[in-house]
Amino acid sequence: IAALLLAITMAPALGQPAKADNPIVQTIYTADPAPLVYNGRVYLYTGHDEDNSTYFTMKEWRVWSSADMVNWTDHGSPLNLASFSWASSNAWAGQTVHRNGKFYWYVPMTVRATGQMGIGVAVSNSPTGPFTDAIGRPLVSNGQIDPTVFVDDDGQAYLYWGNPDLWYVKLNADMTSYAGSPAKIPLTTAGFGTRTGDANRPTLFEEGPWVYQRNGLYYLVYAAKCCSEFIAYSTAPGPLGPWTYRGTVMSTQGSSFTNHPGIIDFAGNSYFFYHNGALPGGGGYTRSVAVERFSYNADGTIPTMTMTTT
Ligand code: FUB
Repeated sequence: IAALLLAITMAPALGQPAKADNPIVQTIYTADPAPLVYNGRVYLYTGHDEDNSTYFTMKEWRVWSSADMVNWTDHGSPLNLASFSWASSNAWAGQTVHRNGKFYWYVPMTVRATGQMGIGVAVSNSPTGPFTDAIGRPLVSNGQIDPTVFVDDDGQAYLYWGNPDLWYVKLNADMTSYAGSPAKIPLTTAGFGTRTGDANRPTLFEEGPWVYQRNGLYYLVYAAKCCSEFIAYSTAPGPLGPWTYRGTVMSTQGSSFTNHPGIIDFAGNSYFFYHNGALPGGGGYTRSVAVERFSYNADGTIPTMTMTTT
């Protein structure tokens, strides 16, 4: 696929790190950003909202990359619903991880046979694909969505996902199977904040989990309290908790009623990726991925951020 230079934005001020215009992608609608740092570049995996969409009628995933967080290359769509013989619709929020010299992309879709959401895993030798279905069937199929994958320093990989519950399973080293059974992470108000007005959902956790570890502290960032969603986070001393609610990363803003987090450290800076409806014609089903550069507070907490356009 010929790479397209997307946008060259303003030159950085002297001595300042470069900063891109938002939204990052201004040629199509994109959603559900999942950044991956590999070999000196940021690879950004997204969904694709169709023009004039009136629902999450998403058919493919896309890849973009940058070496400087300013100039982005379009790597096209190396994965779509047709890549999974068992899937029928809803190419929703996923994440890619590098392991074993390969790239594993975990994505939720509707399982044709059941009509329920399931999670598939695709594999490639390159971060930009082509990706193929790694196992020919759903890896997990419990009607829930939004996988995030995290590999701890000890080599243990975890897959988390869910809406309305928060699930996890320990992946085997092959990244495409697991030995135990998926289990629920207890959604306590101490761990995930208090939601009022919905007896069935006492905590703020909604969907879109993103798990990582930094300086020995484990972070679980997620979309909170549909609809309109904000981005909240919890921390824990280990990958399975116990989680403590820490507050807001990004309050409800913009014209998209969903939001979706992805956080990385890259080239000495920290970046928070999210989506909004900022492009012309944008809204809840015509979203755009964007990014904010930020610094952790000295105690490891995340500052609350505002959506920007530059
Ligand atoms: O993009 C479809 C769905 O909307 C995602 O799976 C959720 O996280 C929300 O962003």
